[in-house]
Amino acid sequence: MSAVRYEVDGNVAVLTVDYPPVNALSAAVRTGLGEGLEKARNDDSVEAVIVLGADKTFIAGADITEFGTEKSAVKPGLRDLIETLETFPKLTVAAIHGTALGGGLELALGCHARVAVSSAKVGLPEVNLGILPGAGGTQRLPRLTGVETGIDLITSGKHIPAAKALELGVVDAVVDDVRAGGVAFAQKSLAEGTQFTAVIERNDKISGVEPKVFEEARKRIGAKARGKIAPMVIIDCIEAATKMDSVAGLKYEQEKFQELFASDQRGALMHYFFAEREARKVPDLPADTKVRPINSAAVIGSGTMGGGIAMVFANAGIQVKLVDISSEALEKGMETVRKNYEISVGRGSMPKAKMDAALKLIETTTDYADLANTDIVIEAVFEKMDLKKEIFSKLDSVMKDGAILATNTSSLDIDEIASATKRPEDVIGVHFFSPANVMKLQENIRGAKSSPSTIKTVMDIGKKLGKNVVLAGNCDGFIGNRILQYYTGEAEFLLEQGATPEQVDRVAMKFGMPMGPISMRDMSGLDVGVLVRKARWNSLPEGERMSPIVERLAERGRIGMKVGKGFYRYEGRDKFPDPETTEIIEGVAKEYGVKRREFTDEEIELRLFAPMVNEGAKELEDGTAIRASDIDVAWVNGYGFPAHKGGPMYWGERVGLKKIHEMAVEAEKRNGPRWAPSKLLGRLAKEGKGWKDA
Ligand code: 3H9
Repeated sequence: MSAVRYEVDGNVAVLTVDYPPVNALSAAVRTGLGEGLEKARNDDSVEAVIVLGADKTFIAGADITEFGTEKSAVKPGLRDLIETLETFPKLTVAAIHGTALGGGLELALGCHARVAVSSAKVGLPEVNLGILPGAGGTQRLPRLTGVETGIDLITSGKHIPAAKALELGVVDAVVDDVRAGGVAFAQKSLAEGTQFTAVIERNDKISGVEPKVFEEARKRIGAKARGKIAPMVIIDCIEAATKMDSVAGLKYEQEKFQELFASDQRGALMHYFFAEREARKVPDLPADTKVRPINSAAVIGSGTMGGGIAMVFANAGIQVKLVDISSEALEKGMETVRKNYEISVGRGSMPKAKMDAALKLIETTTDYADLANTDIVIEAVFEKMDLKKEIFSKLDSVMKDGAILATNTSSLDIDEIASATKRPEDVIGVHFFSPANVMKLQENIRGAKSSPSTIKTVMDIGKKLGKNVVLAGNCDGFIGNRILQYYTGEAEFLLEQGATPEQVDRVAMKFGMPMGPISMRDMSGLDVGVLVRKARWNSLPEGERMSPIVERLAERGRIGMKVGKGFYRYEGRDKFPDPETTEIIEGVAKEYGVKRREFTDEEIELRLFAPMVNEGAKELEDGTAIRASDIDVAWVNGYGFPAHKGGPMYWGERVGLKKIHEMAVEAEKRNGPRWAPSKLLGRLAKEGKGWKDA
């Protein structure tokens, strides 16, 4: 069966791309479109052509699975098709529903006109794959939207709804039904003799643009890019559109596309794209596992975390009950929720109507009996085992059969929590990251007795909540936090050995982390750090210590940003090095007989990130993580590890598992037994293999 159906509706040829799952522009689709266009060209009864997508969507872009394969070279190429559509002797119209993304939107921009249904979205998200729209997107879109909006859309990759696309001139009309509306638009245009100018020939919005528009964009976007190269190259291409004729502009774009395509960042971001999708799959669940319907939720605890989780459900249109011990606590919690929504509305990231609708979905109660009919409950109280067990025993007595009982814990034992109920098969960990309404990671933790349907339901709900999910095994810290202690731990050892807080933070930020590990401690509070580390101090194996710098700073009242001093001294949000910190660090080094020296940035980078990879390998070994790429998904979404480096495990493989292994051998000698190389890492390093052979 052809990937493109050809039908004629009156005087209009309808080309329907039918290539599941997302109608990507594979070789088969391009061939089908090429053939369809030739048929339409030679059919005298046809006066116009509309292109649309079958099933749920228009065309989601080039077929990423064919990148770099022979199929990607099959003619016609996407650029050939766009040229054909643009110069076609009969009217060409793209009729959009679902999403028109990347090459899909570029193909639509090659058509003489575009219509979309109101629920459709359009965008050029190539930047998220480390590339740029290489089939004319950087040259055509700004010709419709103007340069500044074009820069914003293409460097962010954001999807815009049909109404906004209409306002910006990206589509010409919004229609009720994609096929009937597309055909009617084409027929009306023919009847009225409407003349459409090819987008590539429209120059009014790209003429006379001041150089400072590009300078400012480079500054603004460069500051946010954290080392990503594609956004800057996209700006270069858009500037080229304003300076060159269209032929030269398109050629320039093509050259830059090739450069980015060959970059390491493209490899890392494509790995990451597939990793996110793979992480949703749990191989050992029976194929017939049922997903339970989730139409209502409850959250226990109305603090920052609980309130944030309630927002997540309400934003997804799910009714949610927020529970706390007193109406005062609930009032305070709801005040924070309201404030957070108002900030989003004020910033323009959420329409007021959406805020009002979400707030209506959040109810409050102090009575557990009100939860009797709720489909899922998420407990989000303090990390105290006794309290959590007490709550789960109460939930066990009120919740209906088949409800999911979830705990939002970052480290506690799921099985022990489940033991407080008579239905451990319905209990599972669902760990959100703070602020829950912003951070994209949802780390689900399976207990020993969590049933397949409980697991599948929470993996599935993550997508509806707009989260990226991973499934972790039940251990101290699960996938993410278990690794974190090696990152922060090594940062503190580096300080003892002579690196400065500024240098460690600078190297981490240059690597692409949103914040350095030292500043992160100051921000979360050293007093909190001391509490979390207390249990760890007591459970350290023989021959191992942690650096006590955090404890020493806290003893002197330096508990972080909130009091104006921690590792750094603060004036507002500005931070400065502080001699007292240096004195404390030097004191610790002396006490433990640590020799201090200077470090290069390269050494610091390896020392910070290699131990994470080693611990990740141990997670693979003991089954805490299903696959290496799940660890990447957890770290990119929960801790801001740069996606353009693919995640820690991908990065480690690029550095070389042999090198990571050598680093672990040294770390064990220096830091103690927990830092010893993973056996799996040792085997892979020795055999010259990668994670796929784990
Ligand atoms: C491009 O166009 C370059 C051009 O400039 C050309 C230059 C010359 N290809 O996300 P989902 C698969 S670059 C192949 O779970 P959703 C995906 O792997 C491209 N496969 O669904 C998954 O497979 P599986 C620019 C693709 O409903 C399945 O579809 N375009 C592609 O949540 C379902 O995906 C983009 O970057 C693809 N392009 O979201 C768009 N896209 O079931 C990328 C998806 O085996 N895609 N798949 O795991 C998306 O943003 C989302 O997938 C979309 C659907 C919004 C479309």
